[in-house]
Amino acid sequence: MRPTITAFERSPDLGRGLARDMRVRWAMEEIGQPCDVRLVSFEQMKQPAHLALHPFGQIPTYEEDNLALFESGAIILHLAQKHPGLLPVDADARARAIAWMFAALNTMEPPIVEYGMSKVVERGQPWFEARQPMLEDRVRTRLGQLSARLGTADWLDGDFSAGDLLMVTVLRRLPGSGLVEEHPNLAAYVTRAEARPAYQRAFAAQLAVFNRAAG
Ligand code: GTB
Repeated sequence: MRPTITAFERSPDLGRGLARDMRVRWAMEEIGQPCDVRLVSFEQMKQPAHLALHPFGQIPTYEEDNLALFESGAIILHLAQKHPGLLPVDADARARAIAWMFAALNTMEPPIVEYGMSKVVERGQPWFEARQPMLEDRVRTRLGQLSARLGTADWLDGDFSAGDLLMVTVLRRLPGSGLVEEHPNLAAYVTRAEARPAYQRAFAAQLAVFNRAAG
């Protein structure tokens, strides 16, 4: 059976591919697995039918035969373990690529999301300005460390992997901040990943959803 994933009916990212269905779409394209996309509204996400798939009432979800998954990282790990193309065959290299998946989601994403969310939901607070340097510094520290590790390499550990896919989607959560651009190697890393045909196809598919909803 062709897998089905869920995505926003109307994404608040205005077609910029920042919501987490983008990473699943991209992974699907990298492994050459077509999928159906079921679009859901914010209201539908909180209804029992969707909550049965996703306990937190979010997107993305993944359904394939009798398997239903939530959490973008778990979905991508499942795809990467099932299909060639996103994880190395060598066991040690595979373990390192999985470590990069966790690093993207566990070490890089939290400060980046907190920094971005603060600008959306805390702007009116009297302490907003005072808190910004601390949030920005946390992101800067992690970006500096990531940049040092990447160095002049194309990808984080050998060939492109699910670790790079997740890392790039996380770095893309900083649009307009200039923080990634402080490290030319990280900016080039994101550009290199975005040039991959699989990324381009996934981006176009999510943009088409936004354009249809807007038009
Ligand atoms: N840890 C989960 C995962 O990795 O799958 C997190 C899933 C998640 O946060 N889903 C969000 C969601 O469904 C969409 S991606 N939110 C609805 C809700 O919680 O009610 C987060 C997101 C939303 C919007 C933008 N944007 O506008 O730029 C970017 C990212």
